[in-house]
Amino acid sequence: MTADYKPEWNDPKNPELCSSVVRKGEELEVQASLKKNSRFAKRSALEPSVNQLFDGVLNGNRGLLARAITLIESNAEQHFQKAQELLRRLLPFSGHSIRIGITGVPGAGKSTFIEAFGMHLCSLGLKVAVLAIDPSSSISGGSILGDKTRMEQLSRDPRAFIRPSPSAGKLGGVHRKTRETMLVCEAAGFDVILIETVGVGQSEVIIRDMVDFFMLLVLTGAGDELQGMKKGIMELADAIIVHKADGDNLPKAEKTRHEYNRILHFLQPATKGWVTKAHTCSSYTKEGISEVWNVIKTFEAKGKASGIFDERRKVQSREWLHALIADQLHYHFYHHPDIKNLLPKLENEVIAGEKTVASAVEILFEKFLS
Ligand SMILES: Nc1nc2c(ncn2[C@@H]2O[C@H](COP(=O)(O)OP(=O)(O)O)[C@@H](O)[C@H]2O)c(=O)[nH]1
Ligand SMILES: [Mg+2]
Repeated sequence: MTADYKPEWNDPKNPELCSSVVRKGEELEVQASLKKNSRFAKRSALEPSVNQLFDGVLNGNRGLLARAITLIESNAEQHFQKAQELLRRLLPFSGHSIRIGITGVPGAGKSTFIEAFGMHLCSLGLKVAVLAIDPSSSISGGSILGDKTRMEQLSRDPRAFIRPSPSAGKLGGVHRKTRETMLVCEAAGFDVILIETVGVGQSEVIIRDMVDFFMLLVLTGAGDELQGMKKGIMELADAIIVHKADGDNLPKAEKTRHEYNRILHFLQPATKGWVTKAHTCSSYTKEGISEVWNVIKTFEAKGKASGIFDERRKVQSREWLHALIADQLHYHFYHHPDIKNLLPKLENEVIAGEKTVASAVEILFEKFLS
């Protein structure tokens, strides 16, 4: 223990003037606790509490909404519980928007369309949230930047909120995060959620499972396009939009629309009771943009009257539950210490033909479940 001492600001000629003494140990403790507190203060400034986020999202505070989404997107384990707590509380306030998925090959004009379409919705007084999932963005790194400049007008509109894609992580992939982000945006009072996804892989199927209305943007030059177009993706769509129907392209767009309608006639409709049709539109001239919104409004009204709209959302919730279970199983399986040890060895044995795949799986699951 260090001895107590009179502080140096005490008058040396008149030491009894000041009665206080400084006790060394305590001084250090006070400093340490001050330090701790200031670090705590800094951290809490960086990371708002669930209460703050909850209030902020419900009040439509953009900054706190963005932070709530960042929390959901976080791959850090300590954020998972906090994010789930926030979602649990926000869930009752979600569900009141119309959820629209937009897909198409790169270059189809999805981002430009969302800007034009989003501006139209804002002009009607609607609040629009845009979530962009772009599997290529993690590789090229450039496309988000491209989209930002493309959606420049929309991003400046106070009624709009644009959020680029989250990256996949260990606590659930893109679909969990996108879905949860969508719910948070709904709780924040957005009327329309637009989700952009590149139609080149699995992502369009995942997005189809979380939206009410799904549209496919296509280009003219249908000859080749239609040949290469997978029937599967056309069967997911509630509308096919022949985009860039402007200038010299206009007659071709009209022709393409007819061709799509002819083919759609032979396909399964994506939504019971709804006939998927092809439409033309241009994000440059804005021709056809308001018609697309009318189609969606009709779709919503019809689906709500028949019950199909709500039925789909129920099915989607159930599917979501199963998707999350699969996510969790996947995560826990591959992070199990025994599995991590055993897997490389079994992989080699399977590759060398010393073990069958099925028997390797059996061994792994015996370990995992024991
Ligand atoms: N002529 C025409 N070009 C368009 C239209 N919309 C987008 N584009 C162009 O198509 C290209 C791709 O657009 P983008 O929105 O990035 O497509 P995305 O990859 O599907 O998001 C860009 O060069 C746009 O300028 C349109 O309505 N008409
Ligand atoms: Mg884009």
